[in-house]
Formats: sequence, C-alpha cells, structure tokens
Amino acid sequence: MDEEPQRLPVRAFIGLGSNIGDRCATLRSARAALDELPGTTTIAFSPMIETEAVVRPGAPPQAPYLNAAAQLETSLGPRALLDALLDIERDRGRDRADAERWTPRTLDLDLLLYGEQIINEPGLTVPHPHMHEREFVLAPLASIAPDALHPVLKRTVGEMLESVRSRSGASMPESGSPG
Ligand code: A4P
Ligand code: MG
Repeated sequence: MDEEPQRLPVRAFIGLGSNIGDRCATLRSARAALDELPGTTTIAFSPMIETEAVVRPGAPPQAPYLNAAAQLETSLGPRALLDALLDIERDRGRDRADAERWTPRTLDLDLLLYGEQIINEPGLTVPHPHMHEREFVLAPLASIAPDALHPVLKRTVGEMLESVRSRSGASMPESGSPG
C-alpha cells in the first residue's frame, strides 16, 4: 500500500456481498477487518439482507447473496482504502486471477462513496458507477444512511432507492436478516 499523507477523517461507505460458503461468517469477518484498518472506525453496519442474485442477461442463475453496507470514518485516502478492500477480499478466498466479472464470489467489497468526492482514475471510480441502479446496494445503505448524498446525481440514497423500487415495480425479494 502506498504511503499517503495523514488526512482529516472522511465518511466512506462500503458495499459488501457474498454468495458462496458461510456468507454470514464471511460478512462478519469482513466487518472485523474493516474495523482493524489503520486510521479507520466502523461507525455503522447495516443488517445483512438476502437478495436474489442479479446476473447479466442470459447468464445462468446464481445462488442468492447476502448483502450489507458499512459506514466508516477513515483517514485513509481513497486509493489506500480501495487497496485495503481488495486485500480483505483476497484474504477471504476470492481468487481475482480466476474470477470473471459477475461470477459467484466469496466476498465482494465496493467503495460506494468517499465523502462527497468524485474520483475517475484508472482502477478507481467513486461514487461506484452502478450503486444508484442496484437495490441490493441501496437497500442496506439506506438502512444506515438514507440522507447520504450522491455527489454526481445530487440525490440521496433514500431517493435513489425509491426510484429503483418504483422502476422495478416491486422490491426485490428478501428473506430477512440472518445476522
Ligand atoms: N474499482 C474501481 N472503482 C471501484 C470502486 N469504487 N469499488 C475497480 C470497488 N472496486 C472498484 O472489481 C473490478 C475492479 O474495479 C477492482 O479491481 C477495482 O480496481 P471487481 O469487484 O472485480 O468487479 P466486479 O465487482 O466483478 O464488477 P462489477 O460490475 O462492479 O460487479 P459488482 O458491482 O461488484 O457486482 N447480485 C446481488 N443480489 N448482490 C450482489 O452483491 N454483486 C454482483 C457483482 C453481481 N450481482 C449481485 C451482486
Ligand atoms: Mg466489486
């Protein structure tokens, strides 16, 4: 991880997903790992919700995911934070070299929001480019931060969730909170 200068703490949001193995244990251990990152505190962690896998059109069905969202306060810069997320994914068994996109995964961590910064660099796009269109991201996020603002769309998480739900006509099937 590159050395970065000390920064003032920033409020960042992480999306978590798992659809292989003991999904609940995986998300719990990811939560613990987030809390141990240098200069970082977990302020909130959403309930874990089970969601139907969203797959590319024509792709075979996948096992359902457990999804969650975390709010961090961190003095890591956005690049250092993303690198740390990728390390946590790797430690929990996702072999990125073999993994194709949108395939089942032990653990997927996405950097959704980093304060209200807009970042478009090779390998780092914030806000996460698909967060506003995915109920499996917005539903857990809305349970901890309905008023967080998408700095490009200028809409809150709660507003984006409402739009996604009204567009899909119904909310995505969930089967409660296992943890
Ligand atoms: N990267 C750039 N910006 C970011 C960012 N803000 N957060 C780069 C995370 N990563 C970022 O990531 C590919 C590269 O994107 C990373 O190496 C990083 O440098 P990836 O995780 O391998 O790509 P991906 O996740 O396979 O692609 P994509 O399209 O982002 O997939 P998602 O969004 O992760 O979706 N259905 C349900 N119900 N629940 C889910 O959680 N997840 C997926 C995967 C599909 N269907 C799902 C779920
Ligand atoms: Mg991802």
